Amino acid sequence: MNRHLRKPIADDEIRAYAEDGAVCVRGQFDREWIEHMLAVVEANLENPAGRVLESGADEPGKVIANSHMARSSEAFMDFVRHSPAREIAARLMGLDEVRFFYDQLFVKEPGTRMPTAWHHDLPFWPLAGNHVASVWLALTPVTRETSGLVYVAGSHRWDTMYRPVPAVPREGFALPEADGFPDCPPFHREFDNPAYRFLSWDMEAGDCIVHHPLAVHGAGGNPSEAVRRVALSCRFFGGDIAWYGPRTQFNIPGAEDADLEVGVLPADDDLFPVVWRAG
Ligand SMILES: O=C(O)CCC(=O)C(=O)O
Repeated sequence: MNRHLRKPIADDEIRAYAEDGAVCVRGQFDREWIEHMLAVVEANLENPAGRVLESGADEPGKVIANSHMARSSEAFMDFVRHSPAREIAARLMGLDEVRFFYDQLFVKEPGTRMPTAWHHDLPFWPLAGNHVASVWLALTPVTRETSGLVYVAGSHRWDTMYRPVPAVPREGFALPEADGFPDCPPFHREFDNPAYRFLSWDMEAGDCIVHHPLAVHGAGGNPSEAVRRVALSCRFFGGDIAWYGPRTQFNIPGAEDADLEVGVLPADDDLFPVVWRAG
């Protein structure tokens, strides 16, 4: 399994990340990583580690959005510490060092109608700043039609924070810190509107999308009859990121007992280990 990049991150990938807020990076994970992580995910679905989140039984198909697996599973932590994901994130953000934030699994079983609602990530998180990148690795092939992510290009520069709404609604999820955030518009109604540019990619297993914390994104259901859509999203930060404190019920296991100072980069090495440094 390759620990290092298979080829340097190209200047046009860095430019696309900066200008669009999302970029598809292809071919950086070897086959062994994909086969291995699919087996790890399979085992996680049988015997979940981390926090489990499943769509309701009354929905056709199923969405699984487990998170924080790496905090209790060596196999997921091995991916975080040794796969090329960390260097991809660092290079796109132009950082010499990145820390692990958290990992999340996104599975959509064949026949799932439930979309991924339009949102961006920062309003969910206890962070402020720009330098947190999510590396969403496709472990199965995916197209826009089978629940591939769609991004509104440039939305990371809108200087807006949309109301954080969890995939499975929970009473009191948004805290008063998120009061006043407007609802994220249903951007699929704007697909023909020339005022917006939408980005989506047909992806092979092993391609990844990297997105900025304010890049607005969403996805449809998975109408495929046979192909499960499996993605692993790992988030890395550094640079200008500062601890803000909770805006929602989202939390990092263990963060409540840590000494995290508002306005300062959360540099707790147990909670947020440095996983990549420029050599
Ligand atoms: O895979 C999905 O449907 C959602 C992914 C997502 O929102 C993320 O990784 O930030």
